[in-house]
Amino acid sequence: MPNAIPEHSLDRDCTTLARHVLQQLQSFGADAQDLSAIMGRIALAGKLIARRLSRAGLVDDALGFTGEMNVQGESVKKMDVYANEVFISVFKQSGLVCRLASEEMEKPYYIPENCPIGRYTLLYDPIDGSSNVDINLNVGSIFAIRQQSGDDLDGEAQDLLQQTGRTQIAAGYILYGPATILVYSLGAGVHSFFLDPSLGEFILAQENIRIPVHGPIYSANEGNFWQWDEAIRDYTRYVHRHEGYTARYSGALVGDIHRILTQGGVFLYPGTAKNPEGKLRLLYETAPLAFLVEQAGGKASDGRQSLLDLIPGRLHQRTPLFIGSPEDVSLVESFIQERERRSS
Ligand code: AHM
Ligand code: MG
Repeated sequence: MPNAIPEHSLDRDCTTLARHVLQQLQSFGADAQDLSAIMGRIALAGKLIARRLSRAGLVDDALGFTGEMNVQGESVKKMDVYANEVFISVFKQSGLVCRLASEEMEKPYYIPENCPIGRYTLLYDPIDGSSNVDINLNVGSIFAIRQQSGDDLDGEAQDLLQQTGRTQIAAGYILYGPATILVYSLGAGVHSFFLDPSLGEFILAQENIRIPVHGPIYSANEGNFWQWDEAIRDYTRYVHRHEGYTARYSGALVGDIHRILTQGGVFLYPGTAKNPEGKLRLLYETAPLAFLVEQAGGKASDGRQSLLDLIPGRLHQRTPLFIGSPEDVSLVESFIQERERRSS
């Protein structure tokens, strides 16, 4: 049959995210079907946000600020609100996720109709890198899935404050760049998918991504040098004075991490004089990315211990972040340890 479509290309086009989850879990059981459906809904959220971003300059009320401040004391953008609501909407009437917690909401959001059967919690940052939205540069969404323990009757999500990041069932990000990419892990490797706009599906691009052990990139906002600890300044001076390093910083963590996952290096958002815990939030920014990067053979640390061992003190807890290739993260940690040794 000379005109037959090569079987491998058809198979590749049919390796959608939902199917991949079932393959990963090696099961067609109810739990596997639930996780597959959850990832399908997250993918739908990604498609809706990607569509909105691609048309943002053409429609009213997509760009700019709302005039409100969020729980973090940051100005809220219209796209933050839209993306936050998208994640809630895709899980309504799904029977999947009972509770969602995000950067944009002070308290968790409940979808009561899902709760009798859907014992999952979705933690997410709807738009990572919001400052890039109005200038048409890359942004992302970050997500993690956890099992809800207990009934959370007071709605304070105390169970989330008793767990480390190791209890995450799945985590990942969606990168809205020239193409829309979804990268996720269920705790068995890291896998990437490209959105095929003609199909409206995320199609498998690469399985079992491994981060380089060492890489040239260091990614940090060096405008904060004046308010960093001496240890971080030591590290920065080190890379300035040695061959083989190159700086890349996009203002959107997801984009910077995606580059480092592929090319190797380290992303740093240390504590500052103004914010000793740094800027980034543990439950829906740093812990999901730590889970993903560790699954790819990388390392994520708050400077002293693995980020996945941290237990949040509150829902919107911040933490310093050093993440990327294992050798590069260890190098940053060695500067921190050296300063601690000298001061003790
Ligand atoms: P956001 O979720 O409000 O956009 O904040 C997170 C972002 C990260 O994507 C990025 O790495 C960092 O904030 C940039 O912050 P800064 O402008 O302080 O360098
Ligand atoms: Mg954000």
